Amino acid sequence: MIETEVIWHNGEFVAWADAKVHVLTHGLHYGTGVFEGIRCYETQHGPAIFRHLDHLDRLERSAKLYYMELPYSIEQLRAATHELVLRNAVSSCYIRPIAFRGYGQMGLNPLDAPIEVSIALWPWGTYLGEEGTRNGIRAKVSSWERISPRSLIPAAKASGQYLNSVLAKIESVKAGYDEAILLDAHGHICEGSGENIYTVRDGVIVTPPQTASILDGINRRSVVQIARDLGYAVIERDITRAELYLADEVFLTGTAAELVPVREVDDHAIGSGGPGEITRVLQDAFQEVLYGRNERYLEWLDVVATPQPPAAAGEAVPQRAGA
Ligand code: PPE
Repeated sequence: MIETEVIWHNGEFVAWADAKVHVLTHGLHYGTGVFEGIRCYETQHGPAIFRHLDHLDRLERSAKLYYMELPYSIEQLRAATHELVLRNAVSSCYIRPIAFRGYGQMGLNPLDAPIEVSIALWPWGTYLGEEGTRNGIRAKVSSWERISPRSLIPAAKASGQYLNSVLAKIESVKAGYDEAILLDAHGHICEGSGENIYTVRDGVIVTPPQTASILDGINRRSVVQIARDLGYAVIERDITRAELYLADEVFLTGTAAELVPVREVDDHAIGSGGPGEITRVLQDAFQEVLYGRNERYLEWLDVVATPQPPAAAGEAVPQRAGA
């Protein structure tokens, strides 16, 4: 990975190499941590963190679900992240905040273990490869079932839960595919190992609902809104495996992946076997939004620095992430 200068750890900026934990850290043994994946983009308004407050809100909700009280407020975490972007002088990067049960208590009752929080960031290119982003990826339906709400909390972004995604990812890569698609206990489509999923059939976009065992992706919400604003019908409902194979188009969204076309699922070519038309339109539109080139969605950008001269009257300069 590409290292940067400093990492924010428990309220202090420490050198990258010094951001360490004890081997008896609770979260290391039991996965008792919650995290976020956020991206910052170089925009004409300065470095801008996409939907920053939405990500920090989700971090706080994930923590609450695991009975963790964050020792820092969302505003403190936001300010720390801004300073981190400036100190590391990287404006296009992936940001990884994590809150975890630290050192001091072993055993399954974590309530007395302290909560540590750190934020790191580094430049991270295309998650599923340049080629995949351009021409589409090959996915495999996993033999591993997505975690269910009867055993864990699909809506939480918690460290231990990712063992499920890791198994699915390893299986798909070893079998020669780019990504895994996980089903739930009923055989319905949930999502990729680290992305939400969508099908397009006869011009209608379909994606599993929030009540499916999915992570309620922030890019999912964004892309659904952008698609609707562009006039496409978006339906949230369960999707079967056959519908996936017979779709005209399939694509994925996530912070790391952004918007990636799927060109094959289980060796079935999707549509014409390349990125579909609507996928292309949404991919381009989404890029415009992420890079602050679409005025309509500027409220989604949390601009880090304001190195520009004062804006002319009437010019929109986003200051913080909106709803
Ligand atoms: N589902 C899962 C399971 C998931 O991990 C992600 C994000 C999403 C959906 C999309 O959510 P959002 O980023 O809010 O649109 N996956 C993160 C972790 C990737 C990793 O390898 O680590 C990410 O994209 O940051």
